[in-house]
Amino acid sequence: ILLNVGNESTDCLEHGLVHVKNPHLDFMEEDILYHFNLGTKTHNLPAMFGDIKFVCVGGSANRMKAFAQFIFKELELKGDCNDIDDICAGTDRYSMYKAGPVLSISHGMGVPSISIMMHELIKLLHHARCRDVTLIRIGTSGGVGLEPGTVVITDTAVDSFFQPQFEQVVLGKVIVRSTQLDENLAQELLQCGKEIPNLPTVLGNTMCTHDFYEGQGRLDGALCSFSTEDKLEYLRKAHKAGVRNIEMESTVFAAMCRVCGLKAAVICVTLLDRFKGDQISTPHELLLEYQQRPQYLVSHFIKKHLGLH
Ligand code: R2B
Ligand code: URA
Repeated sequence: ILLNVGNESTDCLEHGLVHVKNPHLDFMEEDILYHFNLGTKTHNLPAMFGDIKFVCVGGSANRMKAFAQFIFKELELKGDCNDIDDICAGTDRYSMYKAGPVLSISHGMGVPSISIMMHELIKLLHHARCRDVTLIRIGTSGGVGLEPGTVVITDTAVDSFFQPQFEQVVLGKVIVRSTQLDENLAQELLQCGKEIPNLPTVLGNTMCTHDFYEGQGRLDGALCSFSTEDKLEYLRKAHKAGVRNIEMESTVFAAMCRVCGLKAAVICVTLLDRFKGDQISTPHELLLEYQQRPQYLVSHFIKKHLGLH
């Protein structure tokens, strides 16, 4: 059974508030954000997070800590960037750092992991009564016909069938949600990329899969059920459908932001060209440099918005 809930719509943009789409929440006396180790009774969420305007999320805890320290310096905030503590220190599921109006959170790998984080993040922003928040995923990906190190700003997040939708099983039925992202935001980010020297940036579709190996057409997993030619044919089809990179979180991220009226974007650097190989054999130092590229771009964007340029 397929239920298309595309009409869940975005009627919630009024006043820029974050709207949770769950009537049951109104009847709860307390909301425990279990995987953040935060709660509405134990923490003053409006005081802790009320001034947040930008939320950046990415897979790795260390990278998101480094990003928080980097943006702290870029925004010339008062104090020592080394003093930023993990707000989720009470749990090792996710890490969360705050630098002025910027929140930096890790989400782990894959759709189930980011989706749990997004439920709790959206409720957190709601409880904290945040306004006009922009969410950006900064991540890594495999390129499809691009020079490694290219930054891809996602036009449309698509599933493994190249469809702009995210399917979730709810009560034994498949619910389908649109993965449409904010077009203006993507264009603005593309412009930011062009303004930074030596930061190759393109706009393209991003394919989100549920596996890194077979699910992304890799020949080097523990299992492989297809030929090299099958793989290349699939990548060619993906490229024809406008796919320029492959990662593992964009569709659910886009779908959840859309339903809750949050402006969202996905910016991923490509670590390799999947037409040329499957293994990530790029030297470690170069990989670190690549991973900083989406951070530079987002920093440029945030500074522009805060009038710091
Ligand atoms: C990109 O990199 C991870 C897999 O290596 C995954 O989280 C993703 O989307
Ligand atoms: N992340 C992915 O999901 N795929 C890649 O090929 C590289 C990073």
